[in-house]
Amino acid sequence: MSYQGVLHRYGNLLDLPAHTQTVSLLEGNTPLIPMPRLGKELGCELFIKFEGLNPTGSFKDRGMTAAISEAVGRGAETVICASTGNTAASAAAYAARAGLRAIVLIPEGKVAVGKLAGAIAYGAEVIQVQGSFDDALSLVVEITQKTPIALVNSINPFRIEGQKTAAFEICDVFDGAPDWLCLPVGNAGNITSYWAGFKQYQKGLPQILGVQAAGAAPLVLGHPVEKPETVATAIRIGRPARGEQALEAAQQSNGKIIAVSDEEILSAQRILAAEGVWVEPASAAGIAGLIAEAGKGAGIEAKGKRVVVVCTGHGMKDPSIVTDSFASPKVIPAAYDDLISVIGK
Ligand code: AN7
Repeated sequence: MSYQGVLHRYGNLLDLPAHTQTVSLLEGNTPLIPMPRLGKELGCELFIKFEGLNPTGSFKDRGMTAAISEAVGRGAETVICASTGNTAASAAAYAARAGLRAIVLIPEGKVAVGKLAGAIAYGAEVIQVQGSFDDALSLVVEITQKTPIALVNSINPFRIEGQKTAAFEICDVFDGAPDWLCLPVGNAGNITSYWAGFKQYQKGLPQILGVQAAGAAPLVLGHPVEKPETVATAIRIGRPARGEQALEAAQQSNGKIIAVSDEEILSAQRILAAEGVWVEPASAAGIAGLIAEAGKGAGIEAKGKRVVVVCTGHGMKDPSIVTDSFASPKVIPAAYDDLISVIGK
């Protein structure tokens, strides 16, 4: 069977206009990796949906193939987004593929190096904004209202359509929905898409655990956060565009949205890597949330259940978070005796 991207595979289930011209990098079809060790500790059947294995290293490619395909079909020449990094890299890649100009606005100094490098490598015009992601998004909304530049943030409904395909894939693999779906929540496009996807597919509904970083947790606090801060820069967002829909998804699914600390996020990142799956900090928030809930009395009931945790971006997106926290590796002369003396017998 030849491999296909998400529009080829599920396009008939997506609400896209007739003018859509598919632009694909063969995104999607990401693995559901069993996590037997951590699963055993938590008492559940645990899988990671590893979205870091998409073409640009994050889940954003699912929605971006849809948004760019629609934009190019309607004759757009330039696309723009605000981004904490992954959307920028994805928009840049798909725009490059389509021959469109891409402009990306990022919060100054707060984008992980692998994402910035991606956006530049794919040829986007990168502009740093002195402010937060939320400030950058406001600028993007204004410019796309006043000019023909096409907006490809997840306010764009076609992004949500494309991202629904992750829910379809999970249902196809299990022939039904898992009991719990855990995922990080930033601008809240992804949680909105999963819930819409599960509802549409009619193969069962999971309970949803959405997880924010404690320093950027407007949906837990119940109000916007003016100066969001977290080590998980991908979800350093204080005014989620689809916040209402995220709360709805949590409530309708009989789930919830919680916050975890930066320490819990980094610890979860290490726990996943110790079982062979390296994800970026924001992507570890879902696992951090599951661990926090499993460890407390009034937490979610995951025991004996099938749990899918969505890991949204690859660890290579943010290598410095790891390298900065360790001393550089030892240096030895190129001699056998030195090697043996360093590693022991
Ligand atoms: C790795 O790239 O908002 O709740 O501008 O990169 O759908 O926003 C990234 C978000 C989770 C949160 N995990 O998803 C951007 C951006 C990773 C992310 C999220 C993001 P949403």
